[in-house]
Amino acid sequence: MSVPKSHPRYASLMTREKIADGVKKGITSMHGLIAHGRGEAFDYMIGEKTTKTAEKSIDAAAKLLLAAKNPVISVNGNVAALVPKELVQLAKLIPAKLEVNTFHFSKQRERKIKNYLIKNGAKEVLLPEKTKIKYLDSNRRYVNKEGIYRADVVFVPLEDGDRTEALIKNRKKVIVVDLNPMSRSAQKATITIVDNITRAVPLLVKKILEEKGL
Ligand code: PTJ
Repeated sequence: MSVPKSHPRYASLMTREKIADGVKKGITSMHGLIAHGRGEAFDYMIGEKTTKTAEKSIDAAAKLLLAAKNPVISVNGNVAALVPKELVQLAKLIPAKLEVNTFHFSKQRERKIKNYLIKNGAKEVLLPEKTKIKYLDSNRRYVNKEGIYRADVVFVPLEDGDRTEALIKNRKKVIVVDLNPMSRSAQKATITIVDNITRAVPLLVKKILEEKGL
């Protein structure tokens, strides 16, 4: 679909295109479209702009990620479709590991997400293994031994609350991006950024560049 730049809802429509394309590429699950619609509704209510509160959370997240010993960025099907290049840039800057972690189980989709991140510049992308974290029953419990398993700080955009709670119980600090401030992940995380991932990650990159004096 071609959207004229003058369209008042240009950014939102282009983001929809990316998510729909993610499903076509086999990166995003069908359920990801529903999750995206929910996010859009909350974004509409905050005027589709980053709030002052979100800016403060982004500042705090940048500091926590830079202070971490083993930071990991967890990537699901929605995030990979929406901000692949930006996530790779963020991982390189911090530096942090990238690890695929999905809710809707599919080995094929995990591999496609990994390959898509590599296509967008990533050198290494970890996949889940048989290693499990405690206090969780969903597919998200499978993690990589070198990644989320030993991480002290985990960045988990567009998450379900179960894993956020479990990661915290596993003594990790958790940063979430979620447009729904009432979601369990938003409520339980160490730092919650209530903003659209498409705005939050570029702002996080900008903040980290500033912090590093680059
Ligand atoms: O790829 P998978 O299998 O890991 O699945 C990914 C989804 C997102 C489908 C899965 O994690 C899921 O079902 O998530 P939930 O429980 O629907 O939660 C997603 C949260 O992200 C909701 O609270 C939405 O409001 C929020 N959200 C959706 N799109 C955005 C968003 N928050 C920020 N930016 C968005 N673009």
